[in-house]
Order: sequence, then C-alpha cells, then structure tokens
Amino acid sequence: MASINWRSIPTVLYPQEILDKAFSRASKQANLVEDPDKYHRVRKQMNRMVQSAADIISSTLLDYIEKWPSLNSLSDFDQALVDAAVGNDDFRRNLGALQWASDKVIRLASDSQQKMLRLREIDGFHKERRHAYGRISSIVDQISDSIIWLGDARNILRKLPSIDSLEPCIVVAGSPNVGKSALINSLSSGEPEVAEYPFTTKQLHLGHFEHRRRVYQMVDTPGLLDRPMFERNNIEMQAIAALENIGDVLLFLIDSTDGATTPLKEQNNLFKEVQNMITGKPILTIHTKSDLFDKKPSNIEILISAKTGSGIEELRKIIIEKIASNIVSDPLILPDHWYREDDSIKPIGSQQEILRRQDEARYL
Ligand SMILES: Nc1nc2c(ncn2[C@@H]2O[C@H](COP(=O)(O)OP(=O)(O)OP(=O)(O)O)[C@@H](O)[C@H]2O)c(=O)[nH]1
Ligand SMILES: [Mg+2]
Repeated sequence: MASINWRSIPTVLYPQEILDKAFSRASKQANLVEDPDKYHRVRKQMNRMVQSAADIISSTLLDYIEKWPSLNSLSDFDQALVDAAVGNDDFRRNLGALQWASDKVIRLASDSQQKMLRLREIDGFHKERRHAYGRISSIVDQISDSIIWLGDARNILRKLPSIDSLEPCIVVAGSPNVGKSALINSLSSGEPEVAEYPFTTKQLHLGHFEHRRRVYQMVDTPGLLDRPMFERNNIEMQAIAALENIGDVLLFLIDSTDGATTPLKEQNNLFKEVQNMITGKPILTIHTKSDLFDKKPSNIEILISAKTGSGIEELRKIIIEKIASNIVSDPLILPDHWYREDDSIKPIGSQQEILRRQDEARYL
C-alpha cells in the first residue's frame, strides 16, 4: 500500500463560497446565450443558469470526495491515525453527505428543466430559475456542517506523517531527550520532515535514506511510548499497535550518560514494557551520546553519537541487515508468483524477491 500524501488533500471552500462560485459562473454562462427571440433566449438562459449552477456544485463536491483518501484503502496504521485525528465514522459520514448533496442537486436541475419546458411565460422562466436556486442553496445549507467539518479535518490531516507501507520502516523509540530526533537526522539523506501524531502534542520526525534502490523510512515516537502503560488511553494503545504494524525494526534508544533526563532504571523499565508490547519485530537497543563518555562502557554493544557521527554508518548496516534477514524468516511468505492485493507490481515475498534481498544483505 503506497503512502497517502496528506498534504495533497485540497482546500475545502465554505458553503457560501461554493454557492457564490456556482451562481456567478452560471450567470456568465447565461450571458453567452444568443438568440434574437426574447422568449427563447430567456428560456435558454434560465435553463443554462440552473444547469451550470448544479454542475459546478456537484463537481466541486465530487472532486472533494475523489481527492480525499478512501478509508478502506488505507493501511491499518493510516486508519488508526485518521481515527485518532478526526474519527473514522465522522470521516465517512461527512463525505457521504457530500455525495448525497451532489446527487440531489443534479436531480433538482433536471426536474427544473423539465418544468421550464412546460412553461409559456417569460416571467415563469425567471420564477422557476429563482425557485431552483433557492432549493440548491437549501441543499448546500443542509450539508454545511459537513463541509465545515471537512475543512477543519483537512487542516488536521495535512500534518499527519506519510509512510509507505511497501518500503521498510524503522521506528525509533525511547524516553524523552535520549536523542531520537537527532539519530533520525544523522541517518537521513535529506532534511527530515516534521509531522504530527494525533495522539501527542509533540512533533515527530520523518526521515529516510536509500540503499540499493529501497527507501528506508524512519519515524520517531515522541510522547507515544515514553509513559507507563496505565497512563495510556485506548486510542494511544491503538496507535502503538498500528506502529507495530508498520515497523520492520524498532530502535530503542537509551541515554546512559550521567546527564540523562530519565534515570537509567526508568529507561530500562520502559524498554521492558515496549519489549512486551512489540512482539514479533526485531528490536535493537542503542546507546546514544557516546561523545559524552570518557571511555566506551564494556557492556554496551551498539553505541552511537549523533553529534560526532560515530557509530552511525555501522548502525545503518546493522539495520539493513536486520530488515533483510527478518524478511527471509517471515512465516507469512506468499508462494512464488503470488502478488499482494494492491497496486504494487513488485512480487512481495516471492522466492526471487527473498533471494534478491538475501543477496543484498550478503553484499553489504
Ligand atoms: N552530546 C550529545 N548530545 C546529543 C546527541 N544526540 C542528541 N543530543 C542532545 O540531546 C537532546 C535531545 O535530543 P533529541 O534528538 O531532541 O531527543 P529526542 O529523543 O528526540 O527528544 P524528544 O523528542 O523530546 O523525546 C538535544 O539537546 C540534543 O542536542 C549526541 O549524540 N551527543
Ligand atoms: Mg524528538
């Protein structure tokens, strides 16, 4: 499943703006009508006004529906994000209201045109046009709450992180201030993006690097995993479960320097909790801020410094290897030539693909 580009969700106009746009364009259309006979001219003009106004409103609403992601096609992770951010039920209901209004407006225009066919007075055409406009306005009014909801929701969704579930994803966790964001910075090939989780007020960092044409995505978890279990609500638990879904490997960062914000004992407790929560994913324990140690502590395997860059390239290799070897041992591997049900043309999990990844790991 490819990632959703939350930023591409279009601006939603206010209900009155939608009506103004439709009515003013419809008037312009009416001005284009030419007919020397007044009776026919007015009939065509009124007809065209109603038709154009309805078309513009309907296409504006349908365009919103089309450009908004369809919930069913989202990954579990993205669905959990949307649910926490704006609520999946509201999401469906409000988009549904737009569809309803679009259908209704089109039907109304066609009824109105039928009526005009039967009218004999010029005045009658004007009257019918005004009547149709009134009813169009009232339909848009009826869904104005939904339109306003979508406008607000768009501003929230735009800030969500975009993660491509076809590419490997590295989740970075640990207590506050251990250096999660700094590590993502130093592993990233470009400037990491800043996004938001709907579950926390903190900003998260999204980085990526490429290796042999694969994009390795990194996402950090500020404020998500750094509190004891009992303080978390359902929605956060859902987020953590979803996080487990997207991550191919979890990096757990520990700051064991003397100046660490969280005492080492508490960091170890959090580690145990995370270990219990995240099952079936490789977890790498990484000690940070090595530049602050006088000499390397003997019991530590992976030690890095985002500040000096020490240990970063070694860590990158370990991550790539870990992901490659984990794919090989995946018990849910699909048989040869089986394709996953999504838009990817890559045969994920096929024997060839596995061999290719094994090769990659071997020639690191
Ligand atoms: N000396 C040193 N300081 C570091 C290193 N990595 C991070 N820091 C510092 O540690 C502090 C926290 O770093 P962040 O990367 O923001 O930590 P974080 O885990 O993302 O913090 P939260 O997002 O608040 O949970 C910052 O002041 C960094 O400059 C390092 O390798 N060496
Ligand atoms: Mg951070």
